Amino acid sequence: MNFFEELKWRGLVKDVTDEEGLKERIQNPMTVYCGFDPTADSLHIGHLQQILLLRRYQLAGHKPIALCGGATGMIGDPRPTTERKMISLDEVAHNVECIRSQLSHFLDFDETKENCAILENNYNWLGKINILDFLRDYGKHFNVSYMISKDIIASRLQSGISFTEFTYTILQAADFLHLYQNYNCEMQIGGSDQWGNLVSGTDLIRKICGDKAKVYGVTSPLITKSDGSKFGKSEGGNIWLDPNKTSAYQFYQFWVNVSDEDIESLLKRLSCRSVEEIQALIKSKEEAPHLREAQRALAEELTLLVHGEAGLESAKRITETLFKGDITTLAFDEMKEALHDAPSAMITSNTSLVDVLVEANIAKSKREAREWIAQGSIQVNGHKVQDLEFVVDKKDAFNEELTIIKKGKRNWFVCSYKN
Ligand code: 629
Repeated sequence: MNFFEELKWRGLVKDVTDEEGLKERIQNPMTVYCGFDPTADSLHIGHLQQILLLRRYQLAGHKPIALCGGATGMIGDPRPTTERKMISLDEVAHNVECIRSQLSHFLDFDETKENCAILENNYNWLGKINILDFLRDYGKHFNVSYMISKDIIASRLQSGISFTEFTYTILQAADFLHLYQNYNCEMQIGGSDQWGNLVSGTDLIRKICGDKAKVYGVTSPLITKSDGSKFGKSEGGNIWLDPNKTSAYQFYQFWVNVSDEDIESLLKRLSCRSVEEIQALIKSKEEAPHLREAQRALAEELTLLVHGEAGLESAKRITETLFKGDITTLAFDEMKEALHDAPSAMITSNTSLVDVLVEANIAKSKREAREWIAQGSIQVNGHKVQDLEFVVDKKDAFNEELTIIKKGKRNWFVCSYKN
């Protein structure tokens, strides 16, 4: 299997502007780019497939350009549904910084290498074009009837689309042209939602540079889930790459919990393991699904990549401790992490455990609370309590802040104190 065949096997090729041409061209090193708009202060796992694709291209000897859309982020790529809310310029600038630093972790910027990665910001050139030049140099090459026939714009004609968002595709095309002329970048990649923008770029380059200019656009399928729900969201919202927004533990858990139906396609798309290793993991999933070996392998690989060794270690330690039930052996921060999704309540210090169980909505009545305590199914801060007179006090809390109650084997409750 050559590189391109492997991309296909992995399910990372949907549409190509000139597949026959690309199959030839890709056998020798080329420059490839993908753009990311600074719509938030972090990328999320919906971006991972393209980030990792850039990484794959680089590992195969090609030169990747990660483009941060400092200018396009000020406009907003039209969504098929509704107009976007514009982000303030300060926010865009802040997001650009955050995203640039994230992108820089996934690629090799060693300048002694020919295929050293490049991090660019399209504000550097789009920010300099004035309106009249824009209309004369770029606008003239775009036919409005052709533009409105494209999927995304077509889907907005009924509900409405501003002139601002309508022009977005011209900006992205101008980027491809700029990168082609300045870096000899011959290929743009993106998710299948980017097809229209990719073609705008290859068309513009052909119109301005002539037929001899051979450039390619390649999309990969967006990730979908077998149960129809949106990929990349957990109950708490997006799974971000920023550890302050989604902890290493939550990130790790997300992958460990991928369903058996979805794991094969995710492994192929997101793991950088060899074809043989992936096939072995798929076999394990088929023969011993309960071991969740495939899920754990993907979780480990991606957590290591995104959160580093310390992050992976912490995620695994928390996972294991929660499983064994001795959470109180964790460091305070990890304990909080582990209990992130556990129900929490505010309680009054110096109150009997019976009353606390009711106050914190753990037990329905004092009678039930007493029964549980007497049975020995209640733990407070890691110790079993069977004394019906036991008093819960803030001064015994972890960090004088959190009291952790466990009912039975795995029902955790986090109590903090009312003042
Ligand atoms: C200027 C901006 C360019 C090239 C691309 C862009 C951004 C592009 C876009 N991409 C999405 C994003 O920024 O909106 N117009 O969130 C996102 N992308 C990764 C994948 C995607 C896509 O960053 O391409 O399909 C998600 O999987 O939606 O010169």
